[in-house]
Amino acid sequence: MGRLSLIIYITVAVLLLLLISRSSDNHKSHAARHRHRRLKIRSNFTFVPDPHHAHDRAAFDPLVAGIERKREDREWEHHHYSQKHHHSDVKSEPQSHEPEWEDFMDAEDYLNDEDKFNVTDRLLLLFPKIDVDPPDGFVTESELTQWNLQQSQREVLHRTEREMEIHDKNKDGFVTFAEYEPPSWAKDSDNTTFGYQMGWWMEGHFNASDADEDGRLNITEFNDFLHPADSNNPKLIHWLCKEEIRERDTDKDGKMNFEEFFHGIFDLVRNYDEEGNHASHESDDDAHKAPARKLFAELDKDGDGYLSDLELLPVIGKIHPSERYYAKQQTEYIIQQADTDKDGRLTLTEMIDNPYVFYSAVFNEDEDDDYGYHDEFR
Ligand SMILES: *[C@@H]1O[C@H](CO)[C@@H](O)[C@H](O)[C@H]1NC(C)=O
Ligand SMILES: *[C@@H]1O[C@H](CO)[C@@H](O)[C@H](O)[C@H]1NC(C)=O
Ligand SMILES: *[C@@H]1O[C@H](CO)[C@@H](O)[C@H](O)[C@H]1NC(C)=O
Ligand SMILES: *[C@@H]1O[C@H](CO)[C@@H](O)[C@H](O)[C@H]1NC(C)=O
Ligand SMILES: *[C@@H]1O[C@H](CO)[C@@H](O)[C@H](O)[C@H]1NC(C)=O
Ligand SMILES: [Ca+2]
Ligand SMILES: [Ca+2]
Repeated sequence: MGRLSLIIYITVAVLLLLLISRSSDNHKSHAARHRHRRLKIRSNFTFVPDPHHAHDRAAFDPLVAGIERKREDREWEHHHYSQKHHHSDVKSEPQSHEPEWEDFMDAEDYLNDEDKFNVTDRLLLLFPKIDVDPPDGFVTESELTQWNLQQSQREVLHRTEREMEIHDKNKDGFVTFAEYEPPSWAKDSDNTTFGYQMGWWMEGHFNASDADEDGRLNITEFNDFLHPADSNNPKLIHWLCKEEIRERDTDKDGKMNFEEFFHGIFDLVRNYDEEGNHASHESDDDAHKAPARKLFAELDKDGDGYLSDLELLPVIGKIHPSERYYAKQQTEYIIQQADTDKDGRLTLTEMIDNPYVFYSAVFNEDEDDDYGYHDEFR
């Protein structure tokens, strides 16, 4: 009996010692504190029917983006391949279209192997590429936004190139309207499921994307077609406004009245800072509608009580945020997390001290909401 309690005492003491030494170790070294986090390749690539309401952030590190791109390409090929065969060969077995998960496990092992993928070395290499305007040893918000934007634009263009492969049937580098075949999700749906009417309406979208009006879309124009909110083409932005009115026009009079504005888009365009009142506006109480009426009146330039497509132009960017908007959001988050001395910009040291802000913020978004360190390892 005495021996048993002695054993218990010793065990508890050893455990305590282990815990103490471990936590003090971890306080000394960032690396040790992070060792238990695993970087993940985003495991989900879905074909989003409505490009306006889903947004993937691009990876911060082009090397990681390259890995993700490869994975996405492969999933895309599987998807495309299985779709094609779905129609022609009903008997084809459903198996063997699974993505090759093992490859991605390897990629994750690679990223988590510090000898192979050393985040310090990566940041050392990337810093001078980000700190360019001017190169002064500080990465500012605008430099980092520009960087993030470049990364996401590259991804977007890559996806467009893939789409182009499908639609450009004669492989001349242009998509004509005749060649353009709406994706299956659009064809199968009724006219309004995705707020997207086939036929003439789609042709209007196509025409608006055709900046030089030669009747066919090159890769730039096709990219704009797929991502109108990121386009610089005024015709297309105007089309986007018209599309917005069409979608929100619940009483089908072709115009946007106050109620349609209030229930459809006010939440997207309202300026919380200026209102200073975060009360829910969902109650139909008139007091709650006051900020909406004020904004509506400001937008309704000709004062006819309706918003026209042109009157929607000043706020269309808020309704359909651009890649730049998301890049800026991502930047604000990163700086807020990594800017240790709170001067609003990042030094190389600040970046190296907070590597997982750059890596897991991009990777682990769904699983690790607060991006914080796990308490059990402190
Ligand atoms: C991908 O996401 C969908 C939901 O969006 C989920 O049902 C599915 O399990 C995910 N797949 C993987 C491999 O994470
Ligand atoms: C990562 O690189 C840094 C700087 O080059 C180096 O000090 C560190 O030891 C490297 N880590 C590993 C695990 O190799
Ligand atoms: C779908 O659109 C076509 C013309 O674009 C129209 O004739 C048809 O009535 C619409 N169907 C529905 C269900 O709205
Ligand atoms: C689109 O442009 C073509 C050729 O310029 C024209 O024939 C067609 O009517 C236009 N369609 C729409 C919906 O604007
Ligand atoms: C596509 O055409 C537009 C004009 O509509 C032009 O500005 C752009 O440079 C072209 N893109 C390419 C890749 O040639
Ligand atoms: Ca700088
Ligand atoms: Ca008006």
